[in-house]
Amino acid sequence: MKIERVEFRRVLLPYVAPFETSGWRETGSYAIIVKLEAEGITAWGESPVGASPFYNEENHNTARTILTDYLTPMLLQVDLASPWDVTPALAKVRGNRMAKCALEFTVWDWFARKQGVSLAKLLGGVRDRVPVGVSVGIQKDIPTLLKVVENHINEGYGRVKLKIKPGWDIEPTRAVRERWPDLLLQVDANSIYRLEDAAHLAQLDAFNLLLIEQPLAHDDIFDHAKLKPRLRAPLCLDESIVSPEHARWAIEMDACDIINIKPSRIGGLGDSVKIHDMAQAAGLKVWHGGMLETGIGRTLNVALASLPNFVLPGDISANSRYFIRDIVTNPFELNADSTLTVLSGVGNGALVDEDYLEAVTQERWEAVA
Ligand code: SMG
Ligand code: MG
Repeated sequence: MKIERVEFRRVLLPYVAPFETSGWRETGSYAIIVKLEAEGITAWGESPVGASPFYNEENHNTARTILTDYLTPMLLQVDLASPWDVTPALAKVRGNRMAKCALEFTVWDWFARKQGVSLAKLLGGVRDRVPVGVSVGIQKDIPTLLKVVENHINEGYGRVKLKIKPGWDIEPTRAVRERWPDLLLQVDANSIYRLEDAAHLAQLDAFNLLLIEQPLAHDDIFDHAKLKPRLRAPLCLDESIVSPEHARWAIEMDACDIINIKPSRIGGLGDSVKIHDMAQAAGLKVWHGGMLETGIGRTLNVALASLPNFVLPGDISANSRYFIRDIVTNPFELNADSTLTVLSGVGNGALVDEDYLEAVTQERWEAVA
C-alpha cells in the first residue's frame, strides 16, 4: 500500500473537568487527528500528544514539526505490506514516539479496513469486553476527592486510580481506602519521587493497593529496581517503558511487577503488542494506560486491551468521563460490570463526527504523495 493523502488536524477538545497530576494541570485535549487515504479506503487515527512536554518530551508543536518535516515524507516513500512496516520505516527518527504513533495507528486502521476485519481481531484480541477503571486527578481537598470517587463508583467504575504527589499521597489514599475497604485501588505518581523517598512510599503498603505506578524518574529503570524490594505493593512502570528494549531491560533488571502499556508512549500498536507478549512470557501482568484520548484513540485502546495479558483494569473510561462532546458519534458506554465492549465492526470502529471535528480544529495541514 502507498499512502496517497494524509490530513492532520490539531484539535482543542475541552474536558468535563480539569485533570491534574503531580506535575501539571490540563483543561482540554490538544490531540492530533489523522485521516489517511489510499486505494479508496479512508482510515482514522490520533496522537494524544499533550499541550506541554510534561508527561514526556513532546507536545503538539514538536509532533507537528516532526510529522511534517520527517515522518510523513519518509512514510510516503514506502510501499507498506503490513502495519508492522511502519515502525521500522520511521526508526531513523529518534524518540518522538507520540508523533510516530499518529501515523502508525492510522495505518493499522487502514489495513483492518482493507482486510475487512476489526482492529481488535487484527491485533490478536481475544476478549469482547475489557475491564476498565477511572483515573482521578489531584483534588483541592480530601472531602472533594471522596465526592469525586463516590460519583465514579456510582457511575459503575469498579477500579479507581488516584494521582499522588508529595503532600497529597498517604492521607488521600488512606481516606479513600477507609471509606471503601474493598475497592480496587491504585496510585500513580508520574515520576515525582526519588529513591530517597522509599520509606515514605512504603507507607502506602498499608492500603492494599493493586499497584504503585511510576514513582521515580520518567527515564529511570535502575532505581526502580532498587525500590521494588522495599515495597510490598506491586510496582508498575509507565513513563520508563517506551520500547520493547526498555521492557526487556526492566524485566531483566527485575525493576517492576507490572507494565502499563500506552501505545502512544511506545510509538505504536506493533511495539505495544511486542511488549504485551514479552511481559506475558516473563510472567508480568500488563494493563492499558490512558492519555485522555478522544473517541478515535479510545477505539484503539479498547481494541489493544482485548489481548490476553491485559489482565488488570485499564485507564479507559467511557467517553463521557472526558469530554463535554466527543468527535465520534458512537461513544463507549460503561457496562454494569465496569467493562467496555470491544467494537466488532471493520477497522477501529470510530464513527467520526466530521462536522464537530471541523468545529474543534485549530490547525489543519496535509501531505499528498
Ligand atoms: O486516559 O483516563 C485517562 C487518564 C489516565 O492517569 C491517566 N494518565 O500517567 O497514567 C498516566 C496519566 C497520564 C495523563 S497525561 C495527561
Ligand atoms: Mg501513569
